[in-house]
Amino acid sequence: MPELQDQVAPRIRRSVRSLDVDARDVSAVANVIEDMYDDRVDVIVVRNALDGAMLARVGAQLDSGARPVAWARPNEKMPIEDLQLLGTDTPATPTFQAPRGASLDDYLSSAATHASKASAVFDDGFDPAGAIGALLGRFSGGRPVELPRATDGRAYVPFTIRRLVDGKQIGVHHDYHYRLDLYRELSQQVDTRTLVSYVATLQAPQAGGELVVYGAASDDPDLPKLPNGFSFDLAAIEERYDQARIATRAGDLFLLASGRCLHRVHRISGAQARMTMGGFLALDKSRERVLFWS
Ligand SMILES: O=C(O)CCC(=O)C(=O)O
Repeated sequence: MPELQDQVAPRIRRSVRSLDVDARDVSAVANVIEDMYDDRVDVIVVRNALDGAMLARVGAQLDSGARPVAWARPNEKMPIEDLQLLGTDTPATPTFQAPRGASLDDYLSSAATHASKASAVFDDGFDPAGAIGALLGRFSGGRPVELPRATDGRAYVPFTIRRLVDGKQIGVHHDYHYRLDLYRELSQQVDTRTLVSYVATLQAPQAGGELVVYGAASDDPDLPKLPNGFSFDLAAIEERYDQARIATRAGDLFLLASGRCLHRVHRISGAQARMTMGGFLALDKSRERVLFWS
Protein backbone atom coordinates (compact mmCIF):
# COMPACT_ATOMS: atom_id res chain seq x y z
CA MET A 1 0.00 0.00 0.00
CA PRO A 2 1.69 3.27 -1.08
CA GLU A 3 2.04 6.03 1.45
CA LEU A 4 -0.69 8.69 1.25
CA GLN A 5 1.87 11.32 0.26
CA ASP A 6 2.75 9.26 -2.85
CA GLN A 7 -0.88 9.09 -3.97
CA VAL A 8 -1.55 12.83 -4.07
CA ALA A 9 0.32 15.22 -6.30
CA PRO A 10 2.91 16.91 -4.12
CA ARG A 11 2.55 20.66 -3.70
CA ILE A 12 5.52 21.47 -5.80
CA ARG A 13 8.79 23.17 -5.26
CA ARG A 14 9.39 26.74 -4.63
CA SER A 15 7.33 29.71 -3.63
CA VAL A 16 6.91 32.73 -5.87
CA ARG A 17 9.54 35.31 -5.00
CA SER A 18 7.76 38.66 -5.12
CA LEU A 19 8.68 42.19 -4.07
CA ASP A 20 6.47 45.23 -3.55
CA VAL A 21 8.16 48.63 -3.38
CA ASP A 22 7.26 52.29 -3.78
CA ALA A 23 8.87 54.25 -6.61
CA ARG A 24 10.16 56.84 -4.15
CA ASP A 25 12.76 54.38 -2.88
CA VAL A 26 14.01 51.78 -5.30
CA SER A 27 17.66 51.84 -4.25
CA ALA A 28 17.49 48.25 -2.98
CA VAL A 29 16.13 46.98 -6.31
CA ALA A 30 18.20 49.05 -8.71
CA ASN A 31 19.56 45.85 -10.33
CA VAL A 32 16.40 43.76 -10.07
CA ILE A 33 16.33 42.96 -13.80
CA GLU A 34 19.56 41.00 -13.29
CA ASP A 35 18.06 39.41 -10.15
CA MET A 36 15.13 38.24 -12.26
CA TYR A 37 17.49 36.88 -14.90
CA ASP A 38 19.53 35.03 -12.30
CA ASP A 39 16.44 33.41 -10.79
CA ARG A 40 16.45 35.26 -7.46
CA VAL A 41 13.24 37.27 -8.01
CA ASP A 42 10.12 36.36 -10.00
CA VAL A 43 7.99 39.49 -9.85
CA ILE A 44 8.26 43.02 -8.51
CA VAL A 45 5.53 45.65 -8.22
CA VAL A 46 6.59 49.28 -8.16
CA ARG A 47 3.82 51.45 -6.77
CA ASN A 48 3.39 54.98 -8.18
CA ALA A 49 6.02 54.40 -10.85
CA LEU A 50 4.36 56.72 -13.39
CA ASP A 51 1.91 59.65 -13.13
CA GLY A 52 -1.21 57.70 -12.11
CA ALA A 53 -3.63 60.63 -12.58
CA MET A 54 -2.44 61.22 -16.15
CA LEU A 55 -2.52 57.51 -17.03
CA ALA A 56 -5.98 57.14 -15.47
CA ARG A 57 -7.27 60.05 -17.55
CA VAL A 58 -5.94 58.51 -20.78
CA GLY A 59 -7.23 55.07 -19.75
CA ALA A 60 -10.73 56.42 -19.08
CA GLN A 61 -10.80 58.31 -22.40
CA LEU A 62 -9.81 55.19 -24.30
CA ASP A 63 -12.19 52.95 -22.40
CA SER A 64 -15.23 55.24 -22.77
CA GLY A 65 -14.59 55.89 -26.46
CA ALA A 66 -14.19 59.64 -25.79
CA ARG A 67 -10.88 59.18 -27.61
CA PRO A 68 -11.83 56.75 -30.41
CA VAL A 69 -9.14 54.33 -31.55
CA ALA A 70 -9.09 51.22 -33.75
CA TRP A 71 -8.33 48.32 -31.40
CA ALA A 72 -6.74 45.20 -32.89
CA ARG A 73 -8.36 41.96 -31.65
CA PRO A 74 -5.93 39.10 -32.34
CA ASN A 75 -7.73 36.70 -29.97
CA GLU A 76 -11.25 37.36 -31.20
CA LYS A 77 -11.67 33.65 -32.08
CA MET A 78 -11.50 32.79 -28.37
CA PRO A 79 -14.10 35.17 -26.87
CA ILE A 80 -12.94 34.85 -23.24
CA GLU A 81 -9.39 35.90 -24.29
CA ASP A 82 -10.49 38.73 -26.58
CA LEU A 83 -7.79 41.22 -25.64
CA GLN A 84 -7.86 44.59 -27.42
CA LEU A 85 -4.55 46.06 -28.51
CA LEU A 86 -3.25 49.42 -29.66
CA GLY A 87 0.29 49.84 -31.03
CA THR A 88 0.38 46.80 -33.28
CA ASP A 89 -2.05 44.42 -34.96
CA THR A 90 0.69 41.78 -35.01
CA PRO A 91 1.78 41.11 -31.41
CA ALA A 92 5.18 39.63 -30.53
CA THR A 93 3.43 36.63 -28.95
CA PRO A 94 1.39 33.70 -30.16
CA THR A 95 -2.29 34.64 -30.58
CA PHE A 96 -5.42 32.71 -31.46
CA GLN A 97 -5.16 34.33 -34.91
CA ALA A 98 -1.50 33.23 -35.31
CA PRO A 99 -0.69 30.43 -32.82
CA ARG A 100 2.97 30.36 -33.95
CA GLY A 101 3.20 34.16 -33.95
CA ALA A 102 3.45 36.41 -37.00
CA SER A 103 6.48 36.54 -39.30
CA LEU A 104 9.19 39.03 -38.40
CA ASP A 105 8.48 40.95 -41.59
CA ASP A 106 4.76 41.30 -40.83
CA TYR A 107 5.58 42.38 -37.27
CA LEU A 108 8.02 45.08 -38.44
CA SER A 109 5.62 46.34 -41.13
CA SER A 110 2.86 46.58 -38.53
CA ALA A 111 5.21 48.41 -36.15
CA ALA A 112 5.88 51.07 -38.79
CA THR A 113 2.15 51.72 -39.21
CA HIS A 114 0.73 51.18 -35.73
CA ALA A 115 3.31 51.99 -33.03
CA SER A 116 2.75 55.76 -33.33
CA LYS A 117 -1.00 55.26 -32.74
CA ALA A 118 -0.32 54.15 -29.16
CA SER A 119 1.98 57.13 -28.50
CA ALA A 120 -0.55 59.57 -29.97
CA VAL A 121 -3.12 58.96 -27.19
CA PHE A 122 -0.93 60.69 -24.60
CA ASP A 123 -0.91 64.39 -23.86
CA ASP A 124 1.42 66.58 -25.87
CA GLY A 125 4.78 66.74 -24.21
CA PHE A 126 4.66 63.21 -22.81
CA ASP A 127 6.91 60.76 -24.62
CA PRO A 128 5.67 57.34 -23.44
CA ALA A 129 8.51 55.28 -24.95
CA GLY A 130 11.07 57.67 -23.45
CA ALA A 131 9.31 57.52 -20.07
CA ILE A 132 9.28 53.71 -20.16
CA GLY A 133 12.98 53.61 -21.06
CA ALA A 134 13.80 55.97 -18.19
CA LEU A 135 11.63 54.01 -15.77
CA LEU A 136 13.15 50.66 -16.71
CA GLY A 137 16.56 52.29 -16.32
CA ARG A 138 15.87 52.58 -12.58
CA PHE A 139 16.02 48.76 -12.39
CA SER A 140 18.71 48.02 -14.95
CA GLY A 141 21.79 48.20 -12.72
CA GLY A 142 22.98 51.29 -14.59
CA ARG A 143 22.75 49.64 -18.02
CA PRO A 144 21.37 51.76 -20.87
CA VAL A 145 17.83 50.80 -21.92
CA GLU A 146 17.20 50.78 -25.66
CA LEU A 147 14.66 49.88 -28.29
CA PRO A 148 16.06 47.20 -30.62
CA ARG A 149 16.24 47.61 -34.38
CA ALA A 150 16.08 44.92 -37.02
CA THR A 151 19.09 44.41 -39.29
CA ASP A 152 17.27 46.35 -42.03
CA GLY A 153 16.95 49.33 -39.64
CA ARG A 154 13.27 48.98 -38.82
CA ALA A 155 12.28 49.60 -35.18
CA TYR A 156 10.46 47.23 -32.85
CA VAL A 157 7.27 48.37 -31.10
CA PRO A 158 8.17 49.98 -27.74
CA PHE A 159 4.89 49.26 -25.95
CA THR A 160 1.28 48.33 -26.60
CA ILE A 161 -1.85 49.46 -24.79
CA ARG A 162 -4.10 46.58 -23.76
CA ARG A 163 -7.83 46.65 -22.95
CA LEU A 164 -9.64 43.75 -21.27
CA VAL A 165 -13.37 44.30 -20.78
CA ASP A 166 -15.97 42.61 -18.58
CA GLY A 167 -15.71 38.81 -18.76
CA LYS A 168 -12.29 38.74 -20.48
CA GLN A 169 -9.04 37.33 -19.13
CA ILE A 170 -5.54 36.30 -20.15
CA GLY A 171 -5.26 32.55 -19.67
CA VAL A 172 -2.36 30.79 -18.01
CA HIS A 173 0.80 30.94 -20.13
CA HIS A 174 4.46 31.83 -20.15
CA ASP A 175 6.32 34.14 -22.52
CA TYR A 176 9.37 32.12 -23.52
CA HIS A 177 8.89 33.16 -27.16
CA TYR A 178 12.42 32.99 -28.53
CA ARG A 179 11.62 29.99 -30.72
CA LEU A 180 9.12 31.99 -32.81
CA ASP A 181 10.18 33.28 -36.23
CA LEU A 182 9.44 36.79 -35.01
CA TYR A 183 12.36 36.41 -32.54
CA ARG A 184 14.81 35.19 -35.21
CA GLU A 185 16.91 38.35 -34.91
CA LEU A 186 16.21 39.34 -31.30
CA SER A 187 17.26 35.92 -30.03
CA GLN A 188 20.70 36.57 -31.56
CA GLN A 189 20.96 39.87 -29.66
CA VAL A 190 19.63 39.03 -26.20
CA ASP A 191 20.41 36.63 -23.37
CA THR A 192 17.71 34.05 -24.01
CA ARG A 193 17.83 32.54 -20.52
CA THR A 194 14.58 34.33 -19.84
CA LEU A 195 12.47 37.29 -20.80
CA VAL A 196 10.81 39.82 -18.51
CA SER A 197 7.39 41.46 -18.97
CA TYR A 198 6.91 45.08 -17.97
CA VAL A 199 3.33 46.30 -17.48
CA ALA A 200 2.02 49.65 -16.18
CA THR A 201 -1.62 50.12 -15.23
CA LEU A 202 -3.71 52.92 -16.72
CA GLN A 203 -6.99 51.82 -15.19
CA ALA A 204 -7.89 49.00 -12.82
CA PRO A 205 -11.23 47.27 -13.35
CA GLN A 206 -13.93 47.29 -10.64
CA ALA A 207 -13.14 43.65 -9.89
CA GLY A 208 -10.77 40.99 -11.18
CA GLY A 209 -7.80 41.76 -13.39
CA GLU A 210 -5.17 40.69 -10.86
CA LEU A 211 -1.92 39.21 -12.14
CA VAL A 212 -1.55 35.66 -10.82
CA VAL A 213 2.02 34.27 -10.85
CA TYR A 214 2.77 30.59 -10.22
CA GLY A 215 5.86 28.88 -8.86
CA ALA A 216 5.80 26.76 -12.02
CA ALA A 217 8.68 27.17 -14.45
CA SER A 218 8.18 27.07 -18.21
CA ASP A 219 10.93 24.46 -18.63
CA ASP A 220 9.41 22.07 -16.08
CA PRO A 221 8.84 18.85 -18.13
CA ASP A 222 5.86 17.85 -15.97
CA LEU A 223 3.68 20.94 -16.30
CA PRO A 224 0.04 19.79 -16.17
CA LYS A 225 -1.66 19.92 -19.58
CA LEU A 226 -5.23 19.32 -20.70
CA PRO A 227 -5.94 16.19 -22.79
CA ASN A 228 -5.44 18.26 -25.98
CA GLY A 229 -1.73 18.17 -25.00
CA PHE A 230 -1.40 21.88 -25.71
CA SER A 231 -3.23 24.03 -23.13
CA PHE A 232 -2.14 24.16 -19.51
CA ASP A 233 -4.46 22.55 -16.95
CA LEU A 234 -5.27 25.54 -14.75
CA ALA A 235 -7.04 23.50 -12.03
CA ALA A 236 -3.99 21.24 -11.63
CA ILE A 237 -1.61 24.21 -11.67
CA GLU A 238 -3.65 25.95 -8.96
CA GLU A 239 -3.60 22.75 -6.95
CA ARG A 240 0.09 21.99 -7.22
CA TYR A 241 1.94 25.26 -7.27
CA ASP A 242 2.41 28.22 -5.01
CA GLN A 243 0.94 31.46 -6.35
CA ALA A 244 1.17 35.22 -5.82
CA ARG A 245 -1.82 37.39 -6.70
CA ILE A 246 -1.04 41.01 -7.50
CA ALA A 247 -3.51 43.89 -7.87
CA THR A 248 -2.32 47.17 -9.37
CA ARG A 249 -3.70 50.69 -9.68
CA ALA A 250 -3.12 53.48 -12.18
CA GLY A 251 0.57 54.37 -12.25
CA ASP A 252 1.83 51.07 -10.78
CA LEU A 253 4.33 48.99 -12.74
CA PHE A 254 5.15 45.33 -12.51
CA LEU A 255 8.14 43.44 -13.85
CA LEU A 256 7.63 39.70 -14.18
CA ALA A 257 10.05 36.94 -15.21
CA SER A 258 7.40 35.86 -17.68
CA GLY A 259 9.72 33.68 -19.75
CA ARG A 260 10.14 31.50 -16.68
CA CYS A 261 6.97 31.78 -14.56
CA LEU A 262 3.53 30.61 -15.60
CA HIS A 263 1.06 33.43 -15.03
CA ARG A 264 -2.37 34.71 -16.01
CA VAL A 265 -4.66 37.72 -15.64
CA HIS A 266 -7.80 37.04 -13.65
CA ARG A 267 -11.14 37.55 -15.39
CA ILE A 268 -12.43 41.15 -15.36
CA SER A 269 -15.82 42.01 -13.86
CA GLY A 270 -17.68 45.28 -14.21
CA ALA A 271 -18.22 48.09 -16.66
CA GLN A 272 -14.73 49.51 -16.29
CA ALA A 273 -12.09 47.76 -18.41
CA ARG A 274 -8.60 46.84 -17.27
CA MET A 275 -6.26 49.10 -19.21
CA THR A 276 -2.51 48.52 -19.22
CA MET A 277 0.51 49.39 -21.32
CA GLY A 278 3.56 47.18 -21.58
CA GLY A 279 5.81 44.80 -23.36
CA PHE A 280 8.94 42.75 -22.76
CA LEU A 281 12.56 43.39 -21.94
CA ALA A 282 15.77 41.37 -21.94
CA LEU A 283 19.45 41.78 -21.18
CA ASP A 284 21.61 41.72 -24.28
CA LYS A 285 24.06 38.83 -24.69
CA SER A 286 26.95 40.70 -23.08
CA ARG A 287 24.64 41.93 -20.29
CA GLU A 288 25.65 45.51 -20.99
CA ARG A 289 22.29 46.84 -22.20
CA VAL A 290 18.59 46.25 -21.65
CA LEU A 291 16.43 45.98 -24.77
CA PHE A 292 12.65 46.47 -24.62
CA TRP A 293 9.90 45.82 -27.17
CA SER A 294 6.29 44.74 -27.39
O1 LIG B 1 -1.03 42.61 -17.69
C1 LIG B 1 -0.94 42.55 -18.91
O2 LIG B 1 -1.38 43.46 -19.65
C2 LIG B 1 -0.30 41.36 -19.58
C3 LIG B 1 0.39 40.49 -18.62
C4 LIG B 1 0.94 39.28 -19.27
O3 LIG B 1 0.31 38.26 -19.33
C5 LIG B 1 2.26 39.31 -19.87
O4 LIG B 1 2.96 40.33 -19.84
O5 LIG B 1 2.66 38.26 -20.38
